[in-house]
Parts: sequence; C-alpha cells; structure tokens
Amino acid sequence: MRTIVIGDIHNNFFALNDVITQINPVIEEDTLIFLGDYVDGWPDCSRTLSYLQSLDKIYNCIFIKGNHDVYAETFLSTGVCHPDWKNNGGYSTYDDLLGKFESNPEQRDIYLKFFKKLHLYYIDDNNNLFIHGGFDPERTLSKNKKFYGEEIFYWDRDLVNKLHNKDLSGIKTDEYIKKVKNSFNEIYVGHTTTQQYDSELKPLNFYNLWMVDTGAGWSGKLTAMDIDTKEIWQSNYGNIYYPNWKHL
Ligand SMILES: [Mn+2]
Repeated sequence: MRTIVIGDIHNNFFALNDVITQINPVIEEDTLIFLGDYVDGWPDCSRTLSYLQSLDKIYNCIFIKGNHDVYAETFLSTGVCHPDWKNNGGYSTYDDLLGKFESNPEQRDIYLKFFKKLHLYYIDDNNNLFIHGGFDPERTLSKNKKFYGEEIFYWDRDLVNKLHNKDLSGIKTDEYIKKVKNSFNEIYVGHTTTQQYDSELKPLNFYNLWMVDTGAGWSGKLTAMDIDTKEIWQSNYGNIYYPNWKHL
C-alpha cells in the first residue's frame, strides 16, 4: 500500500506517462496524489487530461487544484480568458482545448468534469497535508479560506519562502516554524519549483515541508515520491520530450 505524491505536470504528457510507467501502480492498493497544475506549458493538454482521467478510472487518485488549472477551468466554463493566462503558458492549453471542443462540444464537458472534481487540498489519515501552493500557518485552513479566499491554497508562496529564510520580514522565525510543524505531520506542495532553490532536481525538504515540483513544466523533471519510504521516480528533462516546441 503506497501513497505516491506527484508534482506539477504542465501538459507534459510524455513525462507523466514515463513516471507512471516507472511507478507501475498496483490497482486497489496504491494511492496517487497529484499536486495540481496539470495544464499550461507543453503542447499536450488534451492528451494529459485524458490520460489523467483514465488513471482516475483505474487507480485510487486524488487531484489537487493548481493555479493554472483555475485559468483553464474558467475558460472552459465561461469562454473567458484570464488576462494573465496566455502569457503564462496558457496559450498551448487554449489552442489545444479550443481546437478539441469546437469539433466536439461534448469534449468540453468531459474536461470540465475533471477540473470541477479538483480538491483545494487533501489531508490524509496521518495528518499529512497535500496542497498546491501553501497556506498561512497562523490560521486554520478554514480560516485561511475565509480570510484570504481559496486562492491562497493554489497561489501562496509565502510558506515556502519563509521556511527558506528568503523572506522573514516582520515575522518571528522560531514561532513561525513551530506553527508550521504543529499544523500538520508533513506538508507536500507543488507550485514553487525546487530549481529556484537548488540546481539538483530532487524534492526539497525543510522541516516538515516537502517541495515536489521539480520543473517538468520547463526544463526540469517530473517527480513522484513515496511519502513513507521517500523513494522517488523521475522523468527525463521536460524539454527532451518536446525538442521542437518553444515556450512563448
Ligand atoms: Mn506549476
């Protein structure tokens, strides 16, 4: 019975396929927890979404909501593009989804179903938290939502930055760290790639926080990790799968 957490995919269908093949999940035993940002970046949006939906039918899967997923969901449900979306890797998602559902309107509902199912966060039986961005440890999660809105869960980088001593202005470090440690057993996040802190493309651990996004959306790798043994499985570099594709 393994619980495996998987970082940001960003339309990199081949990296995802590569990592799932290596994991070789066991039906009805293993649980796959995806940390969000399925879309935007590489050109394979519809293949990535269809593959994730097929995994969901076979295995125990939990899908967390990422900030990029919100852009795509908004587009699918309203037809409106967020002004920041296309310049942040969204043009590939936009082109692919639009092309697919213009020729087959039912396809829009199939994709929308996936986005509507996404969880803001997930807490397992051992009080481990799985979340895309982060939260404010000074407040409970429900108070985070009331105070900041749900956006904090998929946009926050303060948690990561503060634990990395990048931004400690106005906070008492020891107390902050204590609050993080007391809040959950372990905390798994995507959103902020480890490349910003370390050139090794491995998950980074600070206190009880694990950063699992190792940059598959760009030139980094897609990482999956067994949360108990900390065994990892990784794709090749993201750009190897799409040698002719240029990010805008
Ligand atoms: Mn991301």
